Amino acid sequence: MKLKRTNRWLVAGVALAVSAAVFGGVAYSQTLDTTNNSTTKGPTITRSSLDLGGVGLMGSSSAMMASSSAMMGSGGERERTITNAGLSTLVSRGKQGASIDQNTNTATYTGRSVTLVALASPHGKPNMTWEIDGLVNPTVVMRPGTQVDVVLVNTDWGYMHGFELTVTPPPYPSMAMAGVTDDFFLMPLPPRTTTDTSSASYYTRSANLIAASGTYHYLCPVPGHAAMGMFGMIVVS
Ligand SMILES: [Cu+2]
Repeated sequence: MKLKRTNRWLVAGVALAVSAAVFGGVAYSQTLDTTNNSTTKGPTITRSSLDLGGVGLMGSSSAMMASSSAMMGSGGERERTITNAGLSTLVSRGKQGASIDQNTNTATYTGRSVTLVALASPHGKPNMTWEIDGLVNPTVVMRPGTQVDVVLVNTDWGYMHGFELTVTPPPYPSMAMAGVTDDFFLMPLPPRTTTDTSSASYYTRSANLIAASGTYHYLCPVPGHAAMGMFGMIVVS
């Protein structure tokens, strides 16, 4: 059963409101990390001939439900808060088994089990981008049937960020979530707890999926973020 997008964003809206209340004293937009705010290096987008046409995984905040042939999820979401040291450990785990090509901006996994660590708007990288395995908005390649532990980490200081997988290619409108097929979804997380990166705690959210053949795009579903460059490609072949 599919959680309707509108319902999902109602939930997201409540989450944002709660977060705003909890973090009420913090002026996010005033302290936005604009480190090296240069041109976003996006992936070269090619549409897979295998169009999955909206068949996919419907996630909710508590469970993943698989349907037919696209990304199949298993297990519920997990939430954690990690220290800066924990962040380094997590990034290292993400790089395990990855063949990283800086020239093509591609991370290729050949193993059966992958931890995909997606850092949202990380310090030292262009604003409003993803960092995966040290690359900015890389193309991630993996084999069909790979068990993927997708870990979203909000490394930003300033904005909430979520993670969505879709077969819908860019460009994305400001309200990206209204125009894309939703194949996998991790609800937005608050920014790190303090501006200082070394003493901050970072919010993480993760869930498992099994990669099915196809071309997917990861993006941040928070309004405006995908349009500003928070997207990249995942090729399962
Ligand atoms: Cu975002």
